[in-house]
Amino acid sequence: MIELIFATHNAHKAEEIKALLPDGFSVKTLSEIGCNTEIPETGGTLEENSLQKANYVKEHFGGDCFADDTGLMVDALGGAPGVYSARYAGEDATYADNVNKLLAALSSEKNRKAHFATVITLLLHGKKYTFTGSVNGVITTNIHGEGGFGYDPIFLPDGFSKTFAQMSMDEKGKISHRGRAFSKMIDFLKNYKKDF
Ligand code: ITT
Repeated sequence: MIELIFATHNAHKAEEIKALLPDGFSVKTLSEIGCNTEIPETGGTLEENSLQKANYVKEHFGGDCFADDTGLMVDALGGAPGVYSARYAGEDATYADNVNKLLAALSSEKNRKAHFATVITLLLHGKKYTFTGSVNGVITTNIHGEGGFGYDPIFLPDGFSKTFAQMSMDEKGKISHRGRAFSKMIDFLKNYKKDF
């Protein structure tokens, strides 16, 4: 059994990752290990922030761990909100605040192309590994669906006629930024395991 701590306070992310876990792996979240502190995310890139979160857990709790940092990059906004996706409408912004701000920013914009990107940093046996995943799509003009979280109700992935918020967790996980980065990590770990 490979046991990992997932350095997140986001219950939606944890649920998504646990739904994708194959046999032989177990993942514990921060709340499951009794960590309720907010981990600083002060980096300027997804990679820096995911490393910062993973390092924090490593230093304070030990054990092998990984962290995910994700951003939504909108072409017409020069890649914003990007690394600031959680705080787009302000420090205490809710998901709805962020979604409304983005819809307003794009209200008269024809180019609605965007992509989600995830960087996962894995700290395993004293070494650092990085996995990335992304998905292209467009920002819809209204919200659609009640599933998922964050910007899911306004993100329509290319080749699909449903937003992420209208998909089941399984459907989203197969094509999403996080799902893709996470499957790369799992493939890596499956091969790594063989070396023991
Ligand atoms: P942790 O740092 O505790 O993992 P977080 O919610 O702060 O949780 P991120 O910094 O990675 O996570 O994500 C930044 C924001 O991007 C997040 O608050 C959401 O608004 C959005 N986001 C991330 N993943 C998403 C997804 O799969 N679908 C929609 N929005 C997402």
